[in-house]
Amino acid sequence: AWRKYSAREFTSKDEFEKDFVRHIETTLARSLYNCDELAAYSGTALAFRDRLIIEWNRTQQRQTFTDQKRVYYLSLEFLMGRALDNAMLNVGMKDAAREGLKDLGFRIEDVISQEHDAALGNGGLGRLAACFLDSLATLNYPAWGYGLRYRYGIFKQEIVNGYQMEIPDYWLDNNPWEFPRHDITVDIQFYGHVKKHQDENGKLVHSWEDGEVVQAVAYDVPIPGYGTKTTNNLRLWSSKASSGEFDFQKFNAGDYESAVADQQNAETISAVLYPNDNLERGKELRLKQQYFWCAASLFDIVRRFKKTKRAWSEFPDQVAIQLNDTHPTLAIVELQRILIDIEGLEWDEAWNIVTKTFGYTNHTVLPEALEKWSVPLVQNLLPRHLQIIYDINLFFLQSVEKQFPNDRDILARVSIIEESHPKMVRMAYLAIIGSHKVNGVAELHSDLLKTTLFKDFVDIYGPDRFTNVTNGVTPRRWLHQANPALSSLIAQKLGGHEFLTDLTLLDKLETFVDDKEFRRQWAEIKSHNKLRLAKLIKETTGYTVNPESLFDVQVKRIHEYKRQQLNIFGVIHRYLKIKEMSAEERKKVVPRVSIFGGKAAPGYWMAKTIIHLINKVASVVNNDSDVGDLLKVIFIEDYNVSKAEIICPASDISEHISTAGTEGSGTSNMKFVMNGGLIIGTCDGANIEITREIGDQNIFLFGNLAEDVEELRHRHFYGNFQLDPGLANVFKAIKDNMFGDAADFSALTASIEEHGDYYLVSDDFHSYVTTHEMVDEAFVNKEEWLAKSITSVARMGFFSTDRVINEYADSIWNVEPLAVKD
Ligand code: 26Y
Repeated sequence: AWRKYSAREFTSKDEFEKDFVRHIETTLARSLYNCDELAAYSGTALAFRDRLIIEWNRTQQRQTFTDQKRVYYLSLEFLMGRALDNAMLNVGMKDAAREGLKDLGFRIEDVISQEHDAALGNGGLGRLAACFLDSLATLNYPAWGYGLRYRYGIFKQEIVNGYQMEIPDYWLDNNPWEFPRHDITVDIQFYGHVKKHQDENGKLVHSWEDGEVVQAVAYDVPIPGYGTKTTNNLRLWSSKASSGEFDFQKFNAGDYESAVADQQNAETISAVLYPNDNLERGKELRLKQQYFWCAASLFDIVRRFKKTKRAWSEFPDQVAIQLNDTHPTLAIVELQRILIDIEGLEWDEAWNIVTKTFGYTNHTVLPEALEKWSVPLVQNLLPRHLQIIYDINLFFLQSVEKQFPNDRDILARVSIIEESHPKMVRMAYLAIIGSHKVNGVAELHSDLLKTTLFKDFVDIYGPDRFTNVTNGVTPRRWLHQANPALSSLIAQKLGGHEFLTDLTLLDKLETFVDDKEFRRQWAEIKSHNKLRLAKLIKETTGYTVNPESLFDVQVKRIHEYKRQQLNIFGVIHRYLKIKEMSAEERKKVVPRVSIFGGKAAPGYWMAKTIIHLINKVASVVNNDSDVGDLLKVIFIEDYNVSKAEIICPASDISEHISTAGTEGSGTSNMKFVMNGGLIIGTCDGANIEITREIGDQNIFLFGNLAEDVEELRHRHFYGNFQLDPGLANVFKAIKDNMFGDAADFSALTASIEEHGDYYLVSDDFHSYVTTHEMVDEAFVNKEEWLAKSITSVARMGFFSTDRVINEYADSIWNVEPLAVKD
């Protein structure tokens, strides 16, 4: 009976316009006569939001009703980018909106670009979580994301005199995509102490008493799937002062000022995303964030489970929780605490439930990125959790001792507690011990986990606890949305857009590789996308670039292991060569634009030095009349998801050149190839599988292999270190102050010449430079280049997150999609 009252959805251009006007005039209380682009964005977003909400409610009802196993993806980062275009494409009706907006005097692209990026992440790990949500919804999996609602996302980057400056990113004003749920709150406890006592049956029980309480408030974000009515939920927790008993006591005790200060403190928990990527700092506030978010999410999940009145033993049949790196590892301890301290289960029964519930994904082998928390810190903040961690460790070590009675050293090696000063809790070990599956994110990475970082655990648990799930990206955002022209050309050839939900269908493109007209269209789209990027470069840097040049792109977080320094040294090398050439010789140079983008962690000095050098080289090279169009160097400031959507489709070649064995997977490599760009890369991360899929004639690989790295590093220290002659030339130019004061860059050159060249820049320099020469040669052969480009796209079907999510569902979560009729 209620159905006839339920909200309606617009289904035509005219109805869109009506909804749009209604929102402008009532929801926003504005008049159409002063409706600017920002208001037009809000009106459009609200009209689409109405449609989303209806499907969202229905999806949640359906999931509750069928009561199947659900997946919960716990991630401290969700790098979502903009939502409107995605909503339009997923819900459909973008064309109706385009026409409707045109009637009202707006260009849809301008309206879409009003939206502020939701930048609740640093880089790859956060963007992967966002792509996963898209695929989970598209494939109709009953799945929730859980994260933190940061008031400030990743900082905005400005370049001032060549230096990075960080500007806070306050993004929450007028965000139409979040729904505050003031009725859904959880009280989260910190500090205090543990009391032991006996219950009525004489059983020893622990209670965690006193301390402080902070309230978690839920904010929900709808996640639409593509071509399905499934709309999943992303729940983000915001911290707020609690009105609970503890603070009340403080007020009563007359400690008014400190009670008020506590309240302000409460809100700082969810205030800011930590801007470190792959660098662990051990800050107490970050540990607070982690527990706050884990405890709120666990409470919510347990509350939902308890409504079904099932036995606890069924918990792992109803709930799968995936840990995005070790950041949510406390969730393991929290579930064990809930089960034994609050629900009264026995240890073994509880632990069995816990390990069946959790899966852990590792994203890195870099030692400086592995989380460790000091025991005194955990003791103070989470006293009961520390006890449970020690118990977990005790039972674990007892079983290892039984298994390896003659191995004296293994216990110290695998202990969750590192016996240092202060002692440290090794979160990765805790995550392994508390999960039933551990996965890496590309084949080489997963192999390295098994043979190096987690070797002992393979001996203990056997190889089956460890698996690989190679990363992917969602083709909806990274092909269809970012590159509509290419998506539509492909759809023309394949007879529809089905490839967007079954990316392996791209392989049919190979039959058109030799089709002259098709090649022409393909090339035209690339040119058009390069023009679009050239425009962005002009607007943001003032530099004019020739769109006929070879566009060579490296965009990602700035990190020594990703080796932007190798790239800029290569650029300097190229510049020096051009300077030496005669006018005749210069005619043969293939014009190039070297494009960089990416943020450095604010405290990462070396990364900031690399940015500085890139910008100094840019100002010298770009203003050198000897060089002209032959070489331009561009640093695009504030690289983010929406800039990536313009950059990826516009590259001819992109760089994925990490020291072999250091990059977990990389995902922008996939985005670039999917958009018809070729790549130059090392044998690292997913580059290896990309090569296997597209063929080694379609990729430019160079450099030393992972298996040789250790030996090379050893030789740097114990042999005599010989700088590559080409690189020596580059360093000489830097030291001659060609790019400003050489002292500004001495740390960078010294890290290679004097401090052991840990990232093997010198070892790989020669093959890097010669491989770039091969790139130039290949680029001038336009037809062959096009053939490589088309063939590569045709063979990228494997790298959709749809495949990735199905693998997690089968091999880790054991969940089924929900049948959606309606
Ligand atoms: C501990 C804390 C400081 C920390 C914060 C963020 C540690 C790591 C990170 C982020 C890591 C990250 O983004 N890793 C990337 O994950 C991608 C998705 O799996 C991989 O493609 C990429 O190789 C890896 O570096």
